[in-house]
Amino acid sequence: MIFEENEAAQIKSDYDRDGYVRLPGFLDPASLKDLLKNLDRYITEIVPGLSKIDVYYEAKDQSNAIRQLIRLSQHDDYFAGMMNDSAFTRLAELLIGRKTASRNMQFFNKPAKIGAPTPPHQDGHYWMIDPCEGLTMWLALEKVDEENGCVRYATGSHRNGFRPHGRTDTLGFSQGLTDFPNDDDRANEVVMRVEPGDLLVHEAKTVHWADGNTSETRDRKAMGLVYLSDRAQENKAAQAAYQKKLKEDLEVAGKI
Ligand SMILES: O=C(O)CCC(=O)C(=O)O
Repeated sequence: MIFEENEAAQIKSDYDRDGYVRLPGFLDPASLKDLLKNLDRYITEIVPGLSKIDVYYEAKDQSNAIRQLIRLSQHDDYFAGMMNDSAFTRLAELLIGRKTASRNMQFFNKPAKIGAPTPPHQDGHYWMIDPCEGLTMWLALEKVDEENGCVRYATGSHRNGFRPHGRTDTLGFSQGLTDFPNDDDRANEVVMRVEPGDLLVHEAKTVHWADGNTSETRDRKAMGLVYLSDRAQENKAAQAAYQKKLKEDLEVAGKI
């Protein structure tokens, strides 16, 4: 176990109460350096061979401004190890309370000046799973604050079930809440300022969003790790149909 027993119990109870937890310095500086080195390698060596559904650019013609990388752990051994057998895996088991079936690792960037906002949403709505048992980890790779688009949560929103979502124009976040913000969202908003190596974890139904990046110089880079409980059944047919339609729509819109 990565935490002492008492500490682990506190983390789990905070997470269950709030729908998220913040773990400062979860990744130590040496491991963070190693991760950044592997990310550079991935971008140089793997990204050129990826299909366009696994790499999104902020603007289609700006090949230097990567917005999102998808399924890293399926394309590379370093990221597979990080996803499948690591302190992140153990933490997911602690918070979900069961073994996990890993699902997806992503890289999220909001490039300086042009990084678009993240629409308010609940991750479980995208996943199409039953029972809805899963979480997302969000690992800061650099300092993130209001200026470069930090994550915001509505505390306790995971306890109120799913809210209505509709299509958005945001590449990589195609679904957003249609009833946002409600009074609870406004009253319970928390702003997650983070330092490199800090980890945020949110539950499948926790409402979250982020502003765009208004900084002239600072990107906003993070990793996202999604873990599902081992008994969560994915509706593969519905997922495939949605992904097919989404890809067609993005191609028609000239976004990929
Ligand atoms: O990086 C962001 O702005 C949001 C990421 C997100 O929505 C998620 O990890 O579920």
